[in-house]
Amino acid sequence: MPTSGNLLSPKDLSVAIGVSESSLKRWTDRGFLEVSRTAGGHRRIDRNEAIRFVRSRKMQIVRPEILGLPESVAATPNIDLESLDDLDEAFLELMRHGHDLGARNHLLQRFLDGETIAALSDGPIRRSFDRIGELWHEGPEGILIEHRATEICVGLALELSKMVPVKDDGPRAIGGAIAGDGYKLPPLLTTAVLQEHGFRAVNLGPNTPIEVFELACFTDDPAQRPDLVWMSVNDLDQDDPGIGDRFTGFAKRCEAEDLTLVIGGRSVGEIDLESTPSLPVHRSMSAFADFLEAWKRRRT
Ligand code: B12
Repeated sequence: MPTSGNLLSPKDLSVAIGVSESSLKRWTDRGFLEVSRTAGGHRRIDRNEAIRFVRSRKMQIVRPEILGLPESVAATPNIDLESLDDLDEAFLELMRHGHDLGARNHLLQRFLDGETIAALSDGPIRRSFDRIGELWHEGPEGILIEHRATEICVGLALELSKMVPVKDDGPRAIGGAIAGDGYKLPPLLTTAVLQEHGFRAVNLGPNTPIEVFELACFTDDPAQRPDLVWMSVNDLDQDDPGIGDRFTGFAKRCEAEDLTLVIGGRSVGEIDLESTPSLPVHRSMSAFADFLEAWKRRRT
């Protein structure tokens, strides 16, 4: 068991990755790994920092449970994954069967192997939902698979965002899904991608009225003001004729107050963007991730 909560001793981590404690201490002394010190001067390593280190060096983990990770990717009984050489197909099969643990292990293993959250979102997650999304036409069983898979991925998205270190001094981002858009996964994945890129990200969740975005963004308290606001648009409330004008008003105010607004999702094309031609619009998490890196470079 790890030393306490999210903090590991050099011994814990050395056992987890199967190296000697002295090698590990040497690496910390050389600055390969960030450590804090206890009152008594002993080194402690944050779990997320340990995961970052393991990923960056593509190290084997021999005792994953010490890092709070699932025991093995092999825990997938009753599904023949061996015959599938496409990793995304394997993930789809796990999701189709509602194999919660298997899907979790599969995705976390790929994350540890170095795939980014953005790539996992655009790859296995999106691809499996493109297929699962066709099943509801077939009746209750398809709907069962769709609902179950959504909940599995909601849990996974939360877990992935806990795997990336949170930077106390990172830029602030806030966002959510526009009113009428009840999709849960895109805001969760957007938040995880922002965290992966060093942002302090707040998710307002699905179905967020534009007035709520305004309240969150244009607060008088400078410490609460975000540096970037994002809106997920995967469905639009067709019964609300004023939504287009309210969106344009919000976008213009962001521009006037020098607050970066980004929108993304499958229904962005339904929004009239003529009067806000320079608004960044993204249809994938990888494009969004590239944008975030360029945005950070511009600010420094
Ligand atoms: C799960 C699901 C549901 C669930 C939602 C549960 C929940 N609360 O989240 C439920 C069952 C409620 C549902 C309902 C319906 N759904 Co539905 N649903 C889906 C499904 C299978 C997955 C959606 C999802 O989460 N995808 C995972 C995300 C990660 O992928 P993505 O949406 O493609 O997003 C990617 C990009 O667009 C981008 N992105 C997305 N958002 C953002 C935001 C930002 C800021 C950025 C940068 C990028 C970005 O990055 C993502 C990763 O690459 C999709 C199928 C599909 N292909 O996605 C259908 C789908 C969206 N649904 C569809 C339909 C028709 C419906 C219903 C109308 C069905 C019905 N007759 O009842 C209802 C109505 C919904 C409503 N208006 O309330 C259609 C939409 C068709 C269309 N108009 O294009 C789809 C495409 C299924 C299909 N093939 O027919 N649905």
